Amino acid sequence: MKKTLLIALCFVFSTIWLQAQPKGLDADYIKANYTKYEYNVPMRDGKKLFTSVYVPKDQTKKYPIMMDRTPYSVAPYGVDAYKGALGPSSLFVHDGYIFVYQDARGRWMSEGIFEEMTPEKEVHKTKNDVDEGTDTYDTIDWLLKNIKNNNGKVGVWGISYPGFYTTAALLSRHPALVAASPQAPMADLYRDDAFHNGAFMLTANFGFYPFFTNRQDDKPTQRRGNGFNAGTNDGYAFFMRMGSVKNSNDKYYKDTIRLWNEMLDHPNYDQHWKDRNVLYHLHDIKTAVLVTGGWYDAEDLYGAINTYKTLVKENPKTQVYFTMGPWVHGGWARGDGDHLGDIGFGGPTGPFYREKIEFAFFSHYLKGTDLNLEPVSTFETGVNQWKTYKTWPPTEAVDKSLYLLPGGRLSFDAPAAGDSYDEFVSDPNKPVPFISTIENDMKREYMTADQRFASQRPDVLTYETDVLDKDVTLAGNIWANLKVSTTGTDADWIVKVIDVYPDSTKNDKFTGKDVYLGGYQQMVRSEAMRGKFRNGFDKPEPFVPGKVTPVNFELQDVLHTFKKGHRLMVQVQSSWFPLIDRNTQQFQDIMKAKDTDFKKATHKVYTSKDEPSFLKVRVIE
Ligand code: PG9
Repeated sequence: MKKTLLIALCFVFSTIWLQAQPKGLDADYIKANYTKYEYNVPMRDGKKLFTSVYVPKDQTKKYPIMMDRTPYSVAPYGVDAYKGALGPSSLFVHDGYIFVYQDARGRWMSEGIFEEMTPEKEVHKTKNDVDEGTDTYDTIDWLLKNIKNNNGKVGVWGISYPGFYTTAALLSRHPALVAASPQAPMADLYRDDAFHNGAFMLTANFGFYPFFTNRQDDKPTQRRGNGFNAGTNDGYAFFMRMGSVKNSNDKYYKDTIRLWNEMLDHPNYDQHWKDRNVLYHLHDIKTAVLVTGGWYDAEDLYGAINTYKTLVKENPKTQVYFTMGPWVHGGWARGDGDHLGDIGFGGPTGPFYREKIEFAFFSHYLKGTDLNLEPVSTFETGVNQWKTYKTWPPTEAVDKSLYLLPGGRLSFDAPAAGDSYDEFVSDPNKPVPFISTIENDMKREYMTADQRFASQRPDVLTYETDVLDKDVTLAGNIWANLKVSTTGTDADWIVKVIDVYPDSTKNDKFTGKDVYLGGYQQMVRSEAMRGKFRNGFDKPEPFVPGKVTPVNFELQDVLHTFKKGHRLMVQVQSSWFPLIDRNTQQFQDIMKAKDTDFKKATHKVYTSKDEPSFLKVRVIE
């Protein structure tokens, strides 16, 4: 008995010890070649930010600093507990850098109060006028003075929320900050993770914000937040049973999650969101920047594209690079990046980016190595090839209109005559699913998934071209210009741009079980618009029942070639559940709606000469 117990205890303790050791590509190398330190770095207002520093053991050289500021913890804590990976990729670990990880103000072990996407102050009159720019400035100053063997140059990088902190780091305008790479950065939550043109991103946010409850005060903690367990994998059924978004507190959160309530309390683009839009502040930037994003990023596609566009527009003399690959949110940071769901990309895309673009960029600005990089490196989906340009969108792209025509046709030719329209009954109590499989989260593969499940529904309008007799390449953003009417006083409009494969297309190694690439309707780009915001996200207006009304909105940029033999397809629908919340289809604050407020309505999309609906696209001939 004793022997058995001893063996059992050894097993338990060895398991605990092993679990405490870092897992990751370079765990052993890091432990052998880096020394970890932990500091509470003082900010100008006296608050201290918890900062982990990993320094190369070889102190015969000087090293640049690579810093990542995050709300998601710099764990593991303790100078004997090492991360299993450091820096944007393994290339940095083996090349030798000083790596700095910092808990953002108000998160985990740092002091202060956390603010969602900390509003930038622009003017800093007193030491208490702090924001992410000043926190970054104070941190860089402290590091340069206190970390031995630094070469006086600092790089910052981060993905998603850390991507926002990287963009905000630019606002420090610290002279030592010579290179930054905001990757899938949140820029404007009203267009990134929280809302899409006023439609609330329900499933993604509902499960996310409970993780922030580990800390809702100014007391540093290592306690982890708990996610929400819906008790089912069927998100569609769960959120239908939940009913109105208001019920999320009545039934589950009981007003305990501040950041969740900030979403519900601000459904319009009001000062709350304007204060948090970092794009308004991207001026007088001297740091070289590499903005990275994924064409299939379901979270911060807007942020990547518009951080790049704003930086270039506001800082014409600054070196700004832009990379967009066929990736999901953060998909470039690890793995091959050779497919997404059923869709292959012709080979690995991640390793090329990590070595020839990301590592080359930072090594040049931080260590003075050569850099042979065009300003824009983009992966052209559809034909699966990298393309470089001087600017984005490419100047060779020309505007063309793609018209929705009677009989479900789609054409670059305008409607000839007539008073045609298509109509459908939109029932918020039977919304169109955003994906055909049973999911309890925002399954990221929705961004390229087969849309035949939707086009078979009577409440989804489908328009498609004839079989293409030549390749058609779209490069840049897409504007939906719809003419619509509804019997209600509000309505959501979802537009999807789809690549329809020839029926003869053969499956390949990425094709999922019971999936057929023949006739596949691959989503290329999609977006929602809550119709009451058609004249401004800060000024919702009702529809007049039955009145033909223009609804125009932007779909984010693409670089996609619809190959000869394929068809272009556009789908239009008025629900996308539970990706976005349901519209009651009555002019009201939907966040406060009762379950009985959700009403059917009949919607029309006009396809006539006088009331044309079309997509403005940018085509490279
Ligand atoms: N961009 C992601 C997110 C931020 C805030 C709310 C919801 C999602 C992320 O940082 O993972």
